[in-house]
Amino acid sequence: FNVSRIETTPFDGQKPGTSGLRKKVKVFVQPHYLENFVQASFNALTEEKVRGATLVVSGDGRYYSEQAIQIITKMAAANGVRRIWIGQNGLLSTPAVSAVIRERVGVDGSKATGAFILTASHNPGGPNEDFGIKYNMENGGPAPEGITNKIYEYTTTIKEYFITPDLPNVDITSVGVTNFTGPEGPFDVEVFDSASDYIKLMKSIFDFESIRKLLTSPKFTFCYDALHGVAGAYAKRIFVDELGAQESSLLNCIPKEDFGGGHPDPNLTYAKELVARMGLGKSESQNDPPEFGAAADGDADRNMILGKRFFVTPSDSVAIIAANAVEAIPYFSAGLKGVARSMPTSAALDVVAKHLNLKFFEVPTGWKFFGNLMDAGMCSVCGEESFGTGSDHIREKDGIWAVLAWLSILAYKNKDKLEDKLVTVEDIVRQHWATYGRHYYTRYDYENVDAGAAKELMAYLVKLQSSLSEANQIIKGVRSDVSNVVNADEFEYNDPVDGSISSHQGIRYLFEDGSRLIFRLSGTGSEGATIRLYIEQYEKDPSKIGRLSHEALAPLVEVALKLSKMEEFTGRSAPTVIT
Ligand code: VG1
Ligand code: CO
Repeated sequence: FNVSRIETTPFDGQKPGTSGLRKKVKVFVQPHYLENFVQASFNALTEEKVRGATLVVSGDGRYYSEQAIQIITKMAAANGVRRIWIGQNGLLSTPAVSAVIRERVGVDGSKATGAFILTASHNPGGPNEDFGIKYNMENGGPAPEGITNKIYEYTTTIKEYFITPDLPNVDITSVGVTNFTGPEGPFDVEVFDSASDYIKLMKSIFDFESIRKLLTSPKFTFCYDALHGVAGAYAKRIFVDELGAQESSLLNCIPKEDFGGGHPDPNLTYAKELVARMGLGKSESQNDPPEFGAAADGDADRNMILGKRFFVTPSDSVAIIAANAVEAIPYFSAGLKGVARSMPTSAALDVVAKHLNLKFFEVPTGWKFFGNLMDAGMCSVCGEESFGTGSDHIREKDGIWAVLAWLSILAYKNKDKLEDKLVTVEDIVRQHWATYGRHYYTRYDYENVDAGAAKELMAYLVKLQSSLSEANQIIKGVRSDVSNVVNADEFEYNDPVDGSISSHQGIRYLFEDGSRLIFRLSGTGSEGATIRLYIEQYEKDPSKIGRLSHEALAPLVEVALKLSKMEEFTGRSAPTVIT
């Protein structure tokens, strides 16, 4: 095959956000659009990292993935890449890509050095919805800001890209290696089973035998909803074949390019079927709901954990996993190196870290910030309020890992007494609150807000920070029962490993009683702006930890909306989604 040099001109707005470049499919299918971004990525990585490299290319299987895989393969060949690895049918969950980079050995003994992950994660898919692409590095984690900024710079000046138009399309449906010879030597494409490397890794972390005992016990019932995302490519193999769950416990586990028309985001709003099955829906089923339920997003890095008629907040989930990891999960038996959370995530994890005397870190939103800590051996377990939980077994958050972690904790708590009354998800959470106190928590999302209005709201909130007495006056005028703001700032992160600084990572209002209000603009949307408002209140008094979350938080919510003039700026009287 031959290499062609194609002339091109820059597109506006190819700046990777919190997790890669995400745009409407209509934007991505424009001639040269994907090509420009891929070439900019190669340029940013530099020839040294690209020539001779082995790169993984796969994703959550959303609409346009197959075409993108063919284009990237041809561009890789033209840029001197030595091997391309593709999960069968182009499917690899985001955590599986990370595992494949770190663990997999190719048929010829090769190791991967990076990956293009094709996903827009929890955003809907299909011809009128979203597509996305991001680059992951040799440690298996998302490219750090230093690289993503360089990629963006290249997209603004790009004049040419390289491609091998006559390289035949790869058959991504069957496992095997195809060898090609180009002007600069051999180029191989290896299609491999999407699940086996990941399953092997999970088996090395968890005690599958004890989870199997739990899942096959008549006392325990289980349900997993992949929302038609890529988790479906793993769910049957792991939960049914390996762990003995009933096949009927899997919901929406066939990956679809449009996620069955749904919104593949595992929360109480979008995982409707699971929520109903767990007895949490409006039309609550009469039947006895399962003891445990979980869901994943499109690329299977997120998780939602539910008990029978019970929701576990993601902030609590990571804290509970951290508190129980050493006893319940063999991988952590030697102890935790440290724990970390993203800034807007509740401080439930902080309390556990303090009790257990663990190193603790607070990083900006987005998984790329955890990677450095993990590479430096400073962090074992980490999580985000946005349904992301994970550990240093890879460098991405990991939806199925989180489910296995919870099943491990349940198996451990029920060890030797599966015949007695089951210790439930709800029991574990309530026990945790009784020990550590409870962080009431909620997030309000205002999606597709006018970008100008969103900026004005944020600017207003920053300005207000210069006069806390004015802010407190406003607050007292709204609710006299809410405590005072004692500190307010824009979160800035100083990476303790490489010294890099990330500023403007969210506006914080910190209250005297430990409550927090945080305002951020989303970096994953593809249209307009999304304002996220995070609301948190800590309650230590055991007699007050059993309240309904929305009731406990009502005063603080009222304050947040008035303080930010939310309706005035956005014209919205209610958020799009509450999680
Ligand atoms: C959101 C979440 C963030 C998460 C990111 C990627 O980002 O808030 O916590 O890391 O999505 O998750 P933002 O900038 O929209 O708030 V995923 O599953 O979309 O890769
Ligand atoms: Co995701």
